[in-house]
Amino acid sequence: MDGNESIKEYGADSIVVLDGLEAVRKRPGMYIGSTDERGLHHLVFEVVDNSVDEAMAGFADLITVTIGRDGSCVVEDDGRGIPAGMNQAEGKSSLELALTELHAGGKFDQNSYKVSGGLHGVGVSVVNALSERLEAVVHRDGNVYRQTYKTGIPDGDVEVIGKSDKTGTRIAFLPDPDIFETVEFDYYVLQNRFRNQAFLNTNVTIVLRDERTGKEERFHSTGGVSEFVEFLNKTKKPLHSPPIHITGMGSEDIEVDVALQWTDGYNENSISFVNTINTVEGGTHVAGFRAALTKTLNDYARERNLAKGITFEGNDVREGLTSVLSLKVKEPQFEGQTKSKLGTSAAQSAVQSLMNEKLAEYFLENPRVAEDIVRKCVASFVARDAARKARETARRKSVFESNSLPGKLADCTSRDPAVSELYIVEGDSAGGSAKQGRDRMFQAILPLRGKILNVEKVRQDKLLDNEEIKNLATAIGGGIGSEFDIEKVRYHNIIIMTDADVDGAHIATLLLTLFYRQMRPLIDEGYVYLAMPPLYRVARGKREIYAYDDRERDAALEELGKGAAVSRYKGLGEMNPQQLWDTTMDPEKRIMKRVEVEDAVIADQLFSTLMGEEVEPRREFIFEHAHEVVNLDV
Ligand code: 0RA
Repeated sequence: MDGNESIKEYGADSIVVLDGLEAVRKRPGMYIGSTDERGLHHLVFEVVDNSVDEAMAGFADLITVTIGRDGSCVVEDDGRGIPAGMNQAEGKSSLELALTELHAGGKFDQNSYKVSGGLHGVGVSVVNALSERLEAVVHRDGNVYRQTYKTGIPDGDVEVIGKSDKTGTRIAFLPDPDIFETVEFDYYVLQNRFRNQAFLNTNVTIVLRDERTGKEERFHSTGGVSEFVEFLNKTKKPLHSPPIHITGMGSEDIEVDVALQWTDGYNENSISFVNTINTVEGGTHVAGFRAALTKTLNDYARERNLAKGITFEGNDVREGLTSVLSLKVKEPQFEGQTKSKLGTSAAQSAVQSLMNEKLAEYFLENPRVAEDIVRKCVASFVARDAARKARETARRKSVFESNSLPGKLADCTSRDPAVSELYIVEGDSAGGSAKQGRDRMFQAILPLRGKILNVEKVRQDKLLDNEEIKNLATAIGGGIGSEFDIEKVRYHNIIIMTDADVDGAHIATLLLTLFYRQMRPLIDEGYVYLAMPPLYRVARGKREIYAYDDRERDAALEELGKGAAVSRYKGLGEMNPQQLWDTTMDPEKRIMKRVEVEDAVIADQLFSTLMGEEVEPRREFIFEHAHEVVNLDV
């Protein structure tokens, strides 16, 4: 076949296909949201979602995801297998169509609750277009079919490469580094998503394997949303056990599954999902959930005379509440900045009416639990009311409106928040070195003595009684909690500098908890960083190299040659001011990690499960999850 003939044969069709996939490569953001780390992980979610759909439809129960050392991702399931026979109308294998035609996937089964809308459900062809290489292998109809692609373009036809008595699909892909800013998968982002998916679909097992580290986990839940809530409350004290579980059809097309458990804490931990998509921005279903909760608790308290004329507000009934709300909706409408807000208006009344009915029923059957919850709501109301009155009498003469900065703060000269940096330093001695080593033009130092209060443990109005927290809040300048004002923040770069040991990691976690719970916009705006002091100093004669991990240490040893000596830094205090500046504070050389809260669930797990006893996973989580930046653009 010469060139001309091949154009004739494949002509029109393949041009259309190329157009589609080229559009994806030209504007990847339109299909997967972004080309940063989030977009990269979308590729995996997209492929796995298809397998989860197959499991939800009852045809698959095991999904295995493997991250390879070469940066590849392999997703395997034991479903029916993507159809691979010849599609007569198109004159091509259905497998090729599914992998190369935009939107060819996902539209097969009109009656199931597909993960559609939002950024999910765009189809495996999008993943294919954005992969340097992809291989699809299907076991079906007694055969093993295979096709490979480069940037979405088939290397050849679908081939039968063997016989099989199984069914299933295996997609192996290598994200294209020409498209993505980073092609390194983050274990914890995947772990979080698959754990959620397992809680939200009880008939599936997802195995996550990371060949880079040898780590492997299996996610499977028989208890569903109720078990999910217990997981989130692992380190908290529940007021009642088990969680309250409400499930049913909220309307003809809307399946509602919700679990609630109050704890003795002061924060709310409510998360919601629609077709397993985490609706971080909330939406109609969350509005229905909240309305039902407030109404049912007010009704119950009034009928039993438990609240003496008090009417609870939403904040009162949700204090200490952990809940998971999961909806299965046909063709949901998503809105919002990240398409993670449910717009479907029928969802509000569906959730609200089901919850009104079932929660009231539960309270009738479990009066002891109901009374404990009402007591908690009353306590919350009273505290909030007292704080409000105190504020009014004091005419809001709060600490933030006085100009007195904490005495321990060595402020910088600059008054421009955009360039100003606040180093929060563990210990007075490291604080002293940092004060001497800094560039006082734009770097301020606030030493912290010991551990700050765990903000999970006290109500907002009591936080400022704590000296360290007051110092932090005053130095940062934006206030705290519901009154936090990002416009008043005095530094747009807030750098946590702690020792690289367990205590240091704990202090960093406590600080992140404070920021996440009480100064959330700092995290959302990307103002918070972790300083990364070196772990080693490798020296020979006058030459010295600072190494930030074991690999760098070994490279430095090699570079400096025989006779080079390694010393391990145990704490910041071991460095003199000049060394601290050179290694950790000089914007030209330092390494910092920006703290990003990917989504509410990851954050909550960071701050709830990590507050527990397991210190090592906590340290690992914080340092691995934070994103690396070498220089700040100041
Ligand atoms: C459409 C139809 C059928 C299976 C699938 C799609 C399918 C897609 C994926 C993607 C990953 N794993 C998958 N497993 C199945 C089967 C239709 C039939 O057999 O009748």
